[in-house]
Amino acid sequence: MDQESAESTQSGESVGPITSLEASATTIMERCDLLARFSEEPDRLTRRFATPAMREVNERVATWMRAAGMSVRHDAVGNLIGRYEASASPCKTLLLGSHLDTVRDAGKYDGPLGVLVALECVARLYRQRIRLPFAIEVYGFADEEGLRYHSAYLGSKAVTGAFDGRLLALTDSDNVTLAEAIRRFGGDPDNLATCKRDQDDLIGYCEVHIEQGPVLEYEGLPVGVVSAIQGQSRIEVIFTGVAGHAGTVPSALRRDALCAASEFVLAVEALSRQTAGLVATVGQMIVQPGASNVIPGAVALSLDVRHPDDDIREAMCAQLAQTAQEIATRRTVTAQWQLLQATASVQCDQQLAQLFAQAIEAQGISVKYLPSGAGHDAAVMAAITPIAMLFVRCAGGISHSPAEAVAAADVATATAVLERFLHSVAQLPVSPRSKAHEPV
Ligand code: HGY
Ligand code: MN
Ligand code: MN
Repeated sequence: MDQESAESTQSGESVGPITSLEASATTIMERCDLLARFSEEPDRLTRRFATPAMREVNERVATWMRAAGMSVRHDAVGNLIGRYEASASPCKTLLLGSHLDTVRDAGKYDGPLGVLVALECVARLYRQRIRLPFAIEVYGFADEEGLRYHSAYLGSKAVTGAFDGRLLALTDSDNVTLAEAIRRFGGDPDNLATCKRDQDDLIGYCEVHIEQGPVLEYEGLPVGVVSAIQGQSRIEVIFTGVAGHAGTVPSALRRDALCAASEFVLAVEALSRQTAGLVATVGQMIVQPGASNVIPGAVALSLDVRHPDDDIREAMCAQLAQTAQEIATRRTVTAQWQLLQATASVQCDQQLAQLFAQAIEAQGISVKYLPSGAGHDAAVMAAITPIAMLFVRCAGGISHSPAEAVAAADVATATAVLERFLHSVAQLPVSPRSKAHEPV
């Protein structure tokens, strides 16, 4: 690493003595609070891809990135990217970050915490006038949750070149196509290929994220190292029956789509309970026409299926598809099954994970490796570069809920660990990419 001379340092308000980790954690917590105010809904946090709320968040984060000595840009899909230059060029680039979109009625930390811890680590380097031998880019991914178009990872998929152009025709609940949403946001749906990163330029992608589960809390640990991210399938199932008058059609003569859907939901639960490691969730149902005195004519439901073993996940999806057909046949309705998205499970990179482990040990904390049940942009990024993730303990293991909470002291620890990790990457004799990409 280089200590920059005063002359070569861009002057700016942020340059100055190092701040304490506690002060950094306070900044991160305050920023998480502030970003949570940018919502599409007045009384709860909902921030979908390419919405005005997303734009406000990106503008705010961009301001903080510039103050941390970074140059800022948006790519064609709408990802926000801050770049902190290396001590010399040419150089490789280490990617950090997480997502800035949310689920509906979200907590404050799922996504933004990872962006803000990374940003604060860069700010701490900048304040100390330190440049590393590699550039750092912090991504605020535009869509990880898939709330608006029911297809997740739109941001990171564009970065890896895995974005399927057919998705551009998807429509949201207001009938706005994905292509149009990108355009309105200032992006360029016709040039998403420009988002793709050259994998030879990259050292890796490292993401800090709340655990979203109870393991670290149970173990009494503030942070942990992710070993692998399990795969997931997202499916839409539409049961179509016949709508009718709630007062005149006898029960035996009905073709009620909601009754079929309800039976299916319970079958999903039963299969999850009897299959080790399987979690399957129906999280949304849209009932048509949706009136108290009308027999439901159609129900569209979302199905999320996850398992650490991809073969088992796929077999369970096939079994559920058959169950949906059987229920439909017996109830003389129809069932349409559409796979919206499937993400394979991925292993984290052994070398980068070890650097996180060493950084945790250096803080005097025991190292816990744990798999991620939740999906992350890192799972997508693994297609082009080694990945590593650091989990931060969250209260009660609760996430995807406004009750999501992290402790400032744990955020300080995560910041210290990521900072040490960055310095360790700078000491690597060869970049991880040039070694065998060994999973943890
Ligand atoms: O759904 C997930 O696993 C992630 O939180 N997007
Ligand atoms: Mn999430
Ligand atoms: Mn997340």
